[in-house]
Amino acid sequence: MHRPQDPSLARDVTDGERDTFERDGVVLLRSIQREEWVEYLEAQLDDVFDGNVDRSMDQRSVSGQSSSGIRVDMVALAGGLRARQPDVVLAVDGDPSAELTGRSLVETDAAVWHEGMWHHNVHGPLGQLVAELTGSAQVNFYADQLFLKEPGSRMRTPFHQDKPYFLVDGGDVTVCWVPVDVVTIENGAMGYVRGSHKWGKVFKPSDFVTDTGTFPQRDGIDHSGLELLDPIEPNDPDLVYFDAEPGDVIVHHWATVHGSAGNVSATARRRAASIRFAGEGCTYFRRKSSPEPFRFTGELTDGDRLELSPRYPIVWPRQRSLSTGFP
Ligand SMILES: O=C(O)CCC(=O)C(=O)O
Repeated sequence: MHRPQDPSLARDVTDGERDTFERDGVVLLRSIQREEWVEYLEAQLDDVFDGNVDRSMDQRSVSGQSSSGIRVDMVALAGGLRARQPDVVLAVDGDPSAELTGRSLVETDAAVWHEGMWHHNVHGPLGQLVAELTGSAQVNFYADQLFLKEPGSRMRTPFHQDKPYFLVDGGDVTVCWVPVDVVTIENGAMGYVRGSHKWGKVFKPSDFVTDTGTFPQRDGIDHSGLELLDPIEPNDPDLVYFDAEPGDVIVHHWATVHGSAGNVSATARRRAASIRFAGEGCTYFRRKSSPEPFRFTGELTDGDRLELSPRYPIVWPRQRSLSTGFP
């Protein structure tokens, strides 16, 4: 497929959108992406999701740099958990005891092996978008995570905060959630707790299959000292779900509590990419609570500037020479 070369946005970010992001920790930017980038992303997502690839949990690399990324089917994970613990309460919408159908894929770090995703994340318009929205003088690409919720898969994304997962400190990370399908509450709308980025808290990482379960502490993962996130009530006045369309981007701060509905539609897929960018002052930090040791890189030690590793390039201001694929 033709690779778009013009990284400009469809329009400017407005002052009102900057104010909303600062106040709420989340903002929906309507029709901000040009069509060629949305179509390009859609093709890359399909390539990643439908490719006959095998990247499962046990391929994680706890030392050195992984070049495989990682894929988890939340439906399969939930099914396994239910087989071992029949009374477990899974994070599903609809009848909790009924079978789940289809896949609910979470693909982490696709850009490390998929050149099309690297091109989208590093050479596309999102770095500029983050700079315009946050006012950050420098923006580094940090990582991506791709989501596919097939019809009937019904797994919610439990409420969580991104901060305890990310190997970054010293500044803020901004997350761009980019849908390539029309998204409503029926097929998996994103929900955010407005203002939660100002709570000054870091919560234990979610297990992503139950509403309140946390990621197991093992293999050096330690989240003692972090708080347990209280359940988010559906009628919480600060909870907002966004319908979104291709061309829109929802941007949240890494401390904003968020999650998403399960796909209860019989027909509509829900595909989206979550692309993360580190702002001014961010340095590398092997966060003990991060359940993502496959993302450790032997090249960096705590406190290093991110761009010392080729996997975290500066994308704003635009650099004249940026690699065309994951180095
Ligand atoms: O797409 C989803 O369901 C979850 C996305 C998410 O948690 C994120 O973008 O950080």
